[in-house]
Amino acid sequence: MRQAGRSLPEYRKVREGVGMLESCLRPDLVTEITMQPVRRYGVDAAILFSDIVLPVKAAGVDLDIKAGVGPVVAEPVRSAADVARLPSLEPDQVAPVAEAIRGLVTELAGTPLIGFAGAPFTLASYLVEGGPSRDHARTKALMYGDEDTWHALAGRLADIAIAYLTVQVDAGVSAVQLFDSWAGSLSAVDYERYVLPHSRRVLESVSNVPRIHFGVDTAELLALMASAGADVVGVDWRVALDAAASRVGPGVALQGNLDPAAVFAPWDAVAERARDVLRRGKAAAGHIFNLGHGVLPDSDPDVLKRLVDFVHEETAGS
Ligand code: 1CP
Repeated sequence: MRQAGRSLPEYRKVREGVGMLESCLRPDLVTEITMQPVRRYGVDAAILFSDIVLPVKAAGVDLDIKAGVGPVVAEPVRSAADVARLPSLEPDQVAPVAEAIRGLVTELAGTPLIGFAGAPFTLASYLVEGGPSRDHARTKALMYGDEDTWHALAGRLADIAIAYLTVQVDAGVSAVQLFDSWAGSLSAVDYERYVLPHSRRVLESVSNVPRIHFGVDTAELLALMASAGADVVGVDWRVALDAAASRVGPGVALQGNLDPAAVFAPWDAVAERARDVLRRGKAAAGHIFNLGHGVLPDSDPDVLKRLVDFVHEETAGS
């Protein structure tokens, strides 16, 4: 998730004067920023420094990431003609990402590197709305009102995600995460009809590495998200992991799900809640401890370090 880096002074220092998307295409910066949380916290895996909209930008869509806002698209995509104009992603357009991954795999010396892409629905929301949205109203209006155009758009974004993930897997990432952060705004019935086939196609295209499938507020969607072809389902903090385990069914591992706000509480409360997450995670076929969404920017790096150490101590030998 948009993560650890944001709360670190060393991150803010290397990003000074460099735009977000520009930094994602500089192998030196991608490498340094990906390594920062690994060095400081000793986490068990690294997440590639990039963004879900990077491949869309690299393919030629006029968009930017505005500080304090998020992705902003110059010409929103709202008609069949707009969709037809969307470019596809050629591997050379993200060559700097592949270069960074190859260097990182060496530098990480065995610590797994997780690559990622945005899922068709979440990417579509930025393109259709033109920027971040709370209700995704225009996206849903397109989906409900013009199903053919919706499927054409989601299909093109699935192609971009597949191309981007293929580059990452070929360059050496150990696992991939598909971020459908905003899928939780849909009912299960609509998710299954409009979104699942596209996300399934993306996940099935990378079946040679473990696949993590994550969204926020997805209590009603967990079984469907697992059925899309995920080895691991990421869960936000709203659903207890033992309840999530019974929803995703046997053989699917879980990732999550400490409330990112919990790290602002006194340490005893953080520890108690982390212990509860670990206990409930035992109900799943496997468990990757994580926050339930990204690290909040004002989080105290010392508390995060203490949390990583605590999880290591609690799970030592297991
Ligand atoms: O090191 C890291 O931070 C990890 C790399 C990473 C990842 C995995 C970034 C860098 N972005 C992402 C994925 C991402 N980007 C998601 C999916 C995960 C999630 O739900 O958090 C989403 C929804 C985005 C879109 C995005 N990019 C937003 C959200 C806007 C909204 O709709 O609310 C924002 C604020 C960004 C910018 C961004 N991307 C990454 C960082 C560190 C930042 C902050 C901006 C900056 O530092 O300039």
